[in-house]
Amino acid sequence: MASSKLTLYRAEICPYAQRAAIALKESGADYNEVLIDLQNKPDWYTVKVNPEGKVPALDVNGTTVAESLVVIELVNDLFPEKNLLPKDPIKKAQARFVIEFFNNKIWTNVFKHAGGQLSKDDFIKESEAGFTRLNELLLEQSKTGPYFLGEQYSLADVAVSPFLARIFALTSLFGGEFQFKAIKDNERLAQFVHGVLSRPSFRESYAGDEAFIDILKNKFNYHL
Ligand SMILES: N[C@@H](CCC(=O)N[C@@H](CS)C(=O)NCC(=O)O)C(=O)O
Repeated sequence: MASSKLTLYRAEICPYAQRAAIALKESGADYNEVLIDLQNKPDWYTVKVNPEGKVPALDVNGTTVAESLVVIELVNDLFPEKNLLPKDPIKKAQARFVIEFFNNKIWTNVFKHAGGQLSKDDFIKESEAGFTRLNELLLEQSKTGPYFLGEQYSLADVAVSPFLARIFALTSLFGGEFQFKAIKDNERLAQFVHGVLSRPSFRESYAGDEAFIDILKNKFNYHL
């Protein structure tokens, strides 16, 4: 299937869609990209591409698949030689686990805070606990980084990095060069952060901190 005709529907601001873009770049896929304006979504998108109306969606030879985690697993299956998921069943499960963990224990705090349900202090406290546990999960995989599995870049890195970047976009508003203590104090975690955010596939597909800050301010009316 490596010669499949692929079209990715995405929006530059969307972290879920960025997952799909990173996976495709990492796979070396030849693919077309269609940018969807989420503020002014064309009718044909819901009718012809994704009835849920969300990005990302990946069209493979005329069949469309949606949901970012499903899409990146599909990309891995289309390009198995890139080893974006470990073959070992336990390691594979652990890579999937860290994606869920990051979403449920770390990322979830961003919108709770932006939406006013979590104070800044509680946001920092909850995030510190999440990052401290993330450091343990990284060390359980490998004593050295930079990636989740160690030297091998995987779907765990693909899935987490767009959200990690947006957390730092938010904390850039805290001023004073704010950094989480868990990251300052733990070299493995600090290397992971640096490693996934400096990966070319991430950088080439990231719209930049300002784009997320705009969403926080304009959609969530966020202010400190
Ligand atoms: N669970 C979905 C979430 C995708 C999602 O929420 N995408 C947003 C943009 S970041 C979207 O397309 N929203 C529809 C809209 O804004 O109309 C996934 O993982 O792909």
